[in-house]
Amino acid sequence: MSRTSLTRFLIEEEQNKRINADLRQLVAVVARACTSIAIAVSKGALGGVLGDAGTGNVQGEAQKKLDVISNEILLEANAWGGHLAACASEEMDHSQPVPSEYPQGDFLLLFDPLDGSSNIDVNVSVGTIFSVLRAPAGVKQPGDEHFLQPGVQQVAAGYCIYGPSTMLVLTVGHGTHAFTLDRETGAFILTQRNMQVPADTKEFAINMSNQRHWEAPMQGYVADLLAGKEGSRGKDFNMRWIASMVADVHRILTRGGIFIYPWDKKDPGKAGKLRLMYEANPMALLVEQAGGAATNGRERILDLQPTQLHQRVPVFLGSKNEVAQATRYHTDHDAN
Ligand code: AHM
Ligand code: MG
Repeated sequence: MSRTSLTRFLIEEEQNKRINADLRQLVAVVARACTSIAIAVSKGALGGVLGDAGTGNVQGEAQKKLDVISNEILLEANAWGGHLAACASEEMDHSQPVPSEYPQGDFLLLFDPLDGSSNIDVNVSVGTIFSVLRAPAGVKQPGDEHFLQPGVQQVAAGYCIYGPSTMLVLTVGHGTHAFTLDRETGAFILTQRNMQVPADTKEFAINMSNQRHWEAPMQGYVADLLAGKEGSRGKDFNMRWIASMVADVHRILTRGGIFIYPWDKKDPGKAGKLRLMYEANPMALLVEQAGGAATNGRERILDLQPTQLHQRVPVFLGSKNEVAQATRYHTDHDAN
């Protein structure tokens, strides 16, 4: 059986006029950077890469050594390609335009270089999340404000999961496709074309320890899930929480479910924990392209107009009918 590599897949997408040569190269460079991150992650304690870097990022979170290494790998890989105008990252206060002496491209790349930081030191799956936007026409040396485009304008999005196998899950706006890294050849091989999230589910993913901080409609929704067969939902639900968004979303893309990180009162000034531009938006596009849905509890995530590069947002994503149910609890509550 002939295998379709990521390279071949991207060339076919270009031939079908779904992407241009620059976007093809950009995705290929990101994928290559992810294979380098996979190598660094897999070395674990032997690579001297575990533990804190002793620094903090713009959100005041402690950075792990691997957060910093992954950020550098992605920046370095993309600086020279000629397809990018600027990069933004969870680990950098502001976006970085490609220096004017380098070749300039049309695209803006956003990434969370290593998501699920709390899992790095305990050998649990982590991942890289990325989103690609177009630089506004005529803008040289784009700044943070040029990244503030709603998620519907993403031209590509994806993640790479560093788990028992390394997988790249990608959309360029025509379905969501999964590639598995062949460690012997270093190539990503297409292993699932057109992933489909089942519309219904009996599995939810949430950090239950925050329950007392949730708002009323969240309390009501989860109480009904927990009531199982005897409750209004009439079925028993199972729960999973890996605390790596990439791993939780990967499970949902594979077998369905709903992932929730709601707003809570712990820190009322924060709109949620997860970041809109490089966590929620790319995951929302991947899930929608696989037939699922993504909201902030009230509105479609991909329609939100961002106001800040590192803006946070509540996230409800996964099986379409379940996301609709959870969203209805919130909108019904607001209407009364
Ligand atoms: P990070 O970007 O600092 O790694 O935080 C994001 C992660 C997600 O991967 C995950 O869904 C969530 O934080 C887990 O949060 P919690 O530890 O509150 O359960
Ligand atoms: Mg993150």
